[in-house]
Amino acid sequence: MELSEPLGLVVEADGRLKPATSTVVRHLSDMGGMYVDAGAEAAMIDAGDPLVYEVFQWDVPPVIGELFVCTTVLQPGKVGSEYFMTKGHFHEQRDRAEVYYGLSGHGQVLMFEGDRVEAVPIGDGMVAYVPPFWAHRTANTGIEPLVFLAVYPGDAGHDYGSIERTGFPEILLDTDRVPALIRRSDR
Ligand code: S6P
Ligand code: ZN
Repeated sequence: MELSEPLGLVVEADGRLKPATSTVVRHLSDMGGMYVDAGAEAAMIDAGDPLVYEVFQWDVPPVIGELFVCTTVLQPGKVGSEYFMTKGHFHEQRDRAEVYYGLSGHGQVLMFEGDRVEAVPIGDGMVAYVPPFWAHRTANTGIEPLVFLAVYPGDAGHDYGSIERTGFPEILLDTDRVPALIRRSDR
């Protein structure tokens, strides 16, 4: 397989990566029951199905040695009191790590491994490191879009099914305007 050529990329003011070779657009209805308040979720989908996030990616050959580069633009908002978030995934190759670099907005990267959950802040100039074996998703706790750049190994792959089946053990809720991680079993 041919490897990538040298290339320069630009992150535009709205967070779009240029050039991008693939784009993901997720509305609330694309997230199928991931928010804990099913009633609020259904009402928001009925009322117009808001855009939750977009990913702009520069694709590379999916092999060891290459690095995918992408930006995520995650809108502000809540479903009930749960902040807008990404679906979340493990890497299919579980031992592949990832780096997030925050460009604008305010949020937290939620990670879990086994029964441990950690939240790392992300925003302008902040770096979050996702270690091997940790599932990860990002929540926007601010009032403007959260934009971050991610770099991850070409052979990492994505496993969404595990999160779709079990969710994260903890969720990030707005408690009187303060983000708090709440164990799902405690609700
Ligand atoms: C890819 C990386 C991010 C996410 C993006 C959307 O490994 O972690 O680019 O893909 O933030 O999240 P998700 O969970 O829908 O892929
Ligand atoms: Zn990832």
